[in-house]
Amino acid sequence: MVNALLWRTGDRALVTTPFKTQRSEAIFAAAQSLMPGGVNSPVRAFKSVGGSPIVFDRVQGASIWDVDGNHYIDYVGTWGPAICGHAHPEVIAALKAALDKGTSFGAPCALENTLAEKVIEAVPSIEMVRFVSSGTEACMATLRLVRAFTGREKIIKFEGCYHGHGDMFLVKAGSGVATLGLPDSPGVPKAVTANTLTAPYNDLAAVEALFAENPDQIAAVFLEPVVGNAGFIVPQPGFLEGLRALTHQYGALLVFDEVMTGFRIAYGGAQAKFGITPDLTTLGKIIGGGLPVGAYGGRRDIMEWVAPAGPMYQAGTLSGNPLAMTAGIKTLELLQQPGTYEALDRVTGRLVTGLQAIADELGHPFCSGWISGMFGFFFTAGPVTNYDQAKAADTQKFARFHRGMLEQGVYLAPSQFEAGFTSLAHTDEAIDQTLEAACTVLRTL
Ligand code: KE4
Repeated sequence: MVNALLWRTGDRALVTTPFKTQRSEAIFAAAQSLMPGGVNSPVRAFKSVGGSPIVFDRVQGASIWDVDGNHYIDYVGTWGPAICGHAHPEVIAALKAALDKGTSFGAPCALENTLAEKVIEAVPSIEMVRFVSSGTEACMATLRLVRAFTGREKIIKFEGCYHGHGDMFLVKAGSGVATLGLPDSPGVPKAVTANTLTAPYNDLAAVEALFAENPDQIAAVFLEPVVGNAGFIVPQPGFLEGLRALTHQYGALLVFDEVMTGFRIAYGGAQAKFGITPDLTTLGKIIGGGLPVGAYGGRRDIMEWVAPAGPMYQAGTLSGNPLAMTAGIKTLELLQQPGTYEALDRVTGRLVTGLQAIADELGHPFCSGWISGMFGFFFTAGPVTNYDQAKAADTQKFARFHRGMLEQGVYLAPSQFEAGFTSLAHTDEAIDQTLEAACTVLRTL
């Protein structure tokens, strides 16, 4: 297949006339004086891949159109929520109906019960759940909860994992922090991060050593059960099981940050996929169907510490917002349809095995992987099992590949330290077009 692809694209000239981006550039230039870096989230600024970011005009299915009229096949999916495809007609219809009842209540509504029931039914660890408005908020609240419940102050996180921008987590974090080469952030007091211990991902011995060195002081181990914020890194066999055993042994809680993996790699998330049940789970992205949402949940005896049931305070004006609940409910209904995750795995597998075969054929050191609708690749022979190995990949080549694919009409995450996402709207034809673009671009790198 790859040889046919390489032959078919062999005479295709790389897009020589730079595609039109005048309007994107003008809007982004104007944004610079209005918002820090011209964006409302750092990774969007294209700092690590170069060039001016594309300014979106509209999205639909697996497609993006920018303000200059260029079309792209999208593999970011607004960082995960668009798993059913952008602007799914059934989600849009449900939102239009909900809008007639108002945009925010700040009071209980039945939609919260409905989404809570779906989350509790789907996610093995969750017996009770609290909705918030972002993944960061979910992780910050969970941090407070594990400390309240255990009476301990320290946590263990893993290098390259990202748990939102809460102070305690901005230590060797991934995603935009890694993208911008900010191992830590100014403004985070040393006293705060002194309680954040870190270990290399997939290194159980390092975790056990931290427990031994900090007896009875570690409240919880936080991790992405499949890493999407240092590029795509999967847990090695035994790693999740080992963390479950160590946290039981040392009286600490195990927290799976499934903001990205929840309902993405399986309907019940990584914990369902791998059969390891944490004590608490954070969620976001998909459960809001593209509207602002986050959630944290887990064992009932722990969640009943959360106010007003218990003493641990956490609150939010837009928590349980009826529009976010509506979009989340409809999205989860669509994902419950038979064959969803098999379809995602098949189409993503075609993409990733195709990219790997092309890179191999053209002699590029390249390693890749996928699980269901989540994937990633590195320009290194690999394997990549932790953050140091991810950082050793050829990020400059990644940047050139990203730019080339963009000019070929393929929109990849603008950082090596992110994951890629497919959706139920990605067709075989879109995958074929993507692989043809990759042939054209990889020939030039
Ligand atoms: P938000 O606050 O961005 O909703 O969620 C924070 C978060 C927490 N945990 C995990 C595992 C996450 O992936 C995220 C956010 N993901 C990034 C993409 N890697 C959001 C994109 C951005 O920061 O602009």
